[in-house]
Amino acid sequence: MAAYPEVRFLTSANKLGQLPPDTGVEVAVVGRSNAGKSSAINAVTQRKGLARTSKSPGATRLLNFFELQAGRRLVDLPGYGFARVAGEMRAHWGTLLTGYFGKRESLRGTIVVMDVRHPLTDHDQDMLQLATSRDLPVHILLTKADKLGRGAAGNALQGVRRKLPRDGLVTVQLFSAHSGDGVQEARGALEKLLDGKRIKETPAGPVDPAGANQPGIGG
Ligand SMILES: Nc1nc2c(ncn2[C@@H]2O[C@H](COP(=O)(O)OP(=O)(O)OP(=O)(O)O)[C@@H](O)[C@H]2O)c(=O)[nH]1
Ligand SMILES: [Mg+2]
Repeated sequence: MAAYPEVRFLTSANKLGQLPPDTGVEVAVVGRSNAGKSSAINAVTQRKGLARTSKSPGATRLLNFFELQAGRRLVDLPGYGFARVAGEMRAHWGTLLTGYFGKRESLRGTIVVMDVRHPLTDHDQDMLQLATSRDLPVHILLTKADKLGRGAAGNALQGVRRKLPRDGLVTVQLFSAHSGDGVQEARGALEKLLDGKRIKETPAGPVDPAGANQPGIGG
């Protein structure tokens, strides 16, 4: 059975005044332009065309609200770090994001989407800071994992994990909207965030005592 049989697009907002009523619970999805946010939303909700995906960065320009079930929402936020967008437009996004993260009562946590091949950019760090500013949990999806071999993806995961704060507020996993790897784990994380729970760290891919996850093997 579908995970979210009633999922639907709710509304878009280009200003704080246009946000839907601040009741119930919601989880925000953020990440650099083209990182794969919309694809991740579609994979997790099992609805191909729900969030619009695009080969050209900056496709998502509004805050797009999706209702998973009554009172439970997912928000696709505009990509950040999109160099080709004029300064004024970028300032507008900055104000929108700061206002959203600062004041949204129903916000329970954030999913930060990063391309596994170049995670934790300066922009990503800014976003992590913004998303954790009210001590709300963050779950990172290292997406497009299908672009790397298993060994390299595992190394990327460990590399990111080592750089995260040790308090457990920020967790991380590998993900691929294309292969489906990590989709179920991501859905579990989303549910925990919506329920106001922290996400317990799950082991990095195949942690195999026989050493199957050693660099150069299985990659
Ligand atoms: N190989 C691979 N490509 C992916 C994956 N996820 C997304 N892509 C591709 O990456 C591009 C951008 O994906 P989107 O989901 O539109 O990215 P976005 O973060 O929503 O982009 P903006 O809305 O522009 O900020 C598209 O061409 C996708 O097909 C993945 O898991 N693997
Ligand atoms: Mg998008």
